[in-house]
Amino acid sequence: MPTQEKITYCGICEGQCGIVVTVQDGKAVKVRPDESSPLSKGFACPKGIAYPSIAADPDRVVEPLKRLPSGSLVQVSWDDALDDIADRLRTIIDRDGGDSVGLFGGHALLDNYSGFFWDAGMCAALGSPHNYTSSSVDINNYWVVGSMLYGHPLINPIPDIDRTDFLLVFGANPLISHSSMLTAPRARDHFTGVVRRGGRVVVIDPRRSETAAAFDWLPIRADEDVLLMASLLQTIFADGLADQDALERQTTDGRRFIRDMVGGHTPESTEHRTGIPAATVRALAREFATTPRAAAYGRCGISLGSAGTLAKYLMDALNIVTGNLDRVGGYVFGEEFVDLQLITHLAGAATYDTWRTRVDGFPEVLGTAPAVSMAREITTPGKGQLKALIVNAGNPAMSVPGSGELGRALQQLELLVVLDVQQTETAGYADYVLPGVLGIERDCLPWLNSGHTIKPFALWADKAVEPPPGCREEWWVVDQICARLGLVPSPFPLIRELGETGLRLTPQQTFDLFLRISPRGDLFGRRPDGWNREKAWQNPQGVILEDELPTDVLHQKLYTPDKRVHLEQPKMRDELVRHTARPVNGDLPLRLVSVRELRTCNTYLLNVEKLMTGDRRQRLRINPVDAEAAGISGGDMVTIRSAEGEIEVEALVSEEMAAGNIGLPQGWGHNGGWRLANAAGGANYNLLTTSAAETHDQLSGNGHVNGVDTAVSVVRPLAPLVETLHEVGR
Ligand SMILES: Nc1nc2c(c(=O)[nH]1)N[C@H]1C(S)=C(S)[C@@H](COP(=O)(O)OP(=O)(O)OC[C@H]3O[C@@H](n4cnc5c(=O)[nH]c(N)nc54)[C@H](O)[C@@H]3O)O[C@H]1N2
Ligand SMILES: Nc1nc2c(c(=O)[nH]1)N[C@H]1C(S)=C(S)[C@@H](COP(=O)(O)OP(=O)(O)OC[C@H]3O[C@@H](n4cnc5c(=O)[nH]c(N)nc54)[C@H](O)[C@@H]3O)O[C@H]1N2
Ligand code: SF4
Ligand SMILES: [Mo]
Repeated sequence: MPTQEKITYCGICEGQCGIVVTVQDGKAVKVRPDESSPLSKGFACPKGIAYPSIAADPDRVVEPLKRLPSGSLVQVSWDDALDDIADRLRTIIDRDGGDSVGLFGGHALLDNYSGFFWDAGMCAALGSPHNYTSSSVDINNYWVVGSMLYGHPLINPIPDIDRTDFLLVFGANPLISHSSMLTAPRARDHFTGVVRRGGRVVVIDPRRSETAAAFDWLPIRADEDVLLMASLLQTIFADGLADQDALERQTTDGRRFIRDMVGGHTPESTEHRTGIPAATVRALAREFATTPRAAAYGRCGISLGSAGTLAKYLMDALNIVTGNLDRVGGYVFGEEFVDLQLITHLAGAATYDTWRTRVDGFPEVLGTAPAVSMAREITTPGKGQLKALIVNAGNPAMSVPGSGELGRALQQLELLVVLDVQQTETAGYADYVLPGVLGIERDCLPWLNSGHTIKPFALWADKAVEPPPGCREEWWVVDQICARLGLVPSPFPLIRELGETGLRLTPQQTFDLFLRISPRGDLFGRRPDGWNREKAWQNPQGVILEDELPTDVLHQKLYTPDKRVHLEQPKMRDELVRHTARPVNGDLPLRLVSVRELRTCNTYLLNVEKLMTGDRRQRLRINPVDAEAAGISGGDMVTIRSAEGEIEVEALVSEEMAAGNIGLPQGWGHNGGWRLANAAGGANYNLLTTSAAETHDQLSGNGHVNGVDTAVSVVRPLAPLVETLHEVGR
């Protein structure tokens, strides 16, 4: 067969880098960055380039596998697997109801619109509240703030990065993560662009991350950002620097509310918690408020903290109070290519807190429940107890706080089906492991992130290569199970009703329809220069629709009935009171934060030989002052202890951590069916985190993994061991 080159994009992270896949004999043999991609312009990171190795991984699951009573997995046919799964689900549903079956959708559904919506659709068709996603250990608090402030969960303004002069970054590391909730392939160029134009980027982080090192680092004690933000706002109001005109124009009665809420939080009152001197806070507040074009941006450093909703709220308040919302170089509204804001709004799916979870009483977010509750939903008897779970493109047994408890709970399920490309730790508990397909093997649409792209951007690309013959697209698997149960999997009632009349739309048909009725759509020919799926697939590198994001569009963008930002949120005031009263844990004095690495994605990619070259080990970063206090030297094996458990890892003594904080890469310590990942060693970070409901972000149920109270002690000092070896050597 001749060699072919296919253009698509990489959906491993939110970078959306354009890639060219060389296909030979039906297999991807090479990937290179696509020079013609208008946003990534010839950039891709090592993960995207490694796609052929990911696809050809010797441990890849390529046929359906069924667990035998002996515990081993055997290959079965798709029909046998699907029939048996549907039969077992039918028994459970008949006995306990549709609300005893659930799904968990993982991070690898990021570019997989079909998989994500078929998951949500199956839950909706079952009438089940057990719709869990990795977003609830990531970003659900952002949706909550969208709902409260802007009237729609999916509204998340982004910094106008190419025109701003001052960017305040709270807990994000875009130089490694390639930016999240701000789609900017070539993130480094856009962030450094601020400085090149004479502006400033200040990075607030307990770790001198790669991004902090490249700009101005302001160290903070982990999980105390809300107090810093409150003090920044307090200073801005006290110094008369709030933009009263913008507050009057853009918000509903928020001015007095927010001023009163932060009133007591002077920089002097918070410095002992944040570790940031009052004078530094005042100077920062003044600089932020007086720079004409400024924006605050933040990610996992705040959203994975214990009060992520409040942090996101206060960060948005900083942008709003300084008049930067909806202004050039400030904090601006993106544009979705497929207008899911409109579609979910019309379908009544843009919800928050319309119901509460059974055991923990967390509010639903966009119809989903928090993953931290999953273990208790499985183990707590009663109507609605979770009995069967389908895990799609996620590895919750490692990624969810309190993985130890969740692992035990997963074993109690009557049925666990895992749809993955690897035998993960979660798959280790599964009755069936079904082989999904990779991003280059399906058509991809950045359904979640197109609204956060730095420019309005059209992107939907066809698959580059056929999947291995035994693998199936995730939506198809869910669809087949549903068909056997007589269900039409769609979160949209109208589409379910259509399906029940016999007209079952495929994901491509559904999203073609959504695109065509979106503002950029072709309205079925009525707008001849508009977009549909076919036109998008003819432009797989993507097309920039406008050179800049619009400003002064608040009234068009908001979904609040009065078209104003609803800053007045009494729940936020209560959260600030709660957080301010948080006791300091003297027994566990060090705050643990997660470290993301360039060549892994969350809990996977440690099985890819190409990405494991060099000296790759999991090491705990600890400041020399804390190391000395605990008698730790570099290379020692140390125990990290939290209220939940303990793990052993190797120490790396480094000034990259601000004293009082320690940093550990997550996603290590494997024991699944991926041999290289297992051999990489390390320990699972989430054995230290807890699923206990009260420790997580109360307003969203989002998991708390950053800023966990810990203590560290030496298990096995390296130095005597080295001396002994030297002795033996002599
Ligand atoms: N301690 C700690 N915990 C964290 C975080 C942290 O920073 N620290 N981060 C949190 C965040 S931000 C997130 S998003 C979550 C992620 O949580 P998860 O989504 O549960 O974890 P991932 O490792 O991303 O799991 C993705 C899985 O999908 C599989 N996969 C990859 N591509 C495909 C595909 O195309 N199809 C299918 N079917 N499977 C595929 C991979 O093999 C992997 O098993 O973890 C959260 N947990
Ligand atoms: N290479 C790579 N890229 C990825 C991923 C990956 O695993 N590897 N995962 C993808 C996913 S799922 C996501 S969600 C994004 C995440 O994208 P980012 O959020 O940009 O990435 P993180 O590395 O989680 O960055 C969080 C930063 O916050 C800091 N931090 C931790 N605790 C605190 C705190 O309490 N306060 C403050 N101010 N800072 C804190 C950490 O030290 C870290 O530097 O990355 C995506 N891209
Ligand atoms: S930066 Fe993200 S999107 Fe780009 S190639 Fe790497 S993993 Fe893929
Ligand atoms: Mo994430």
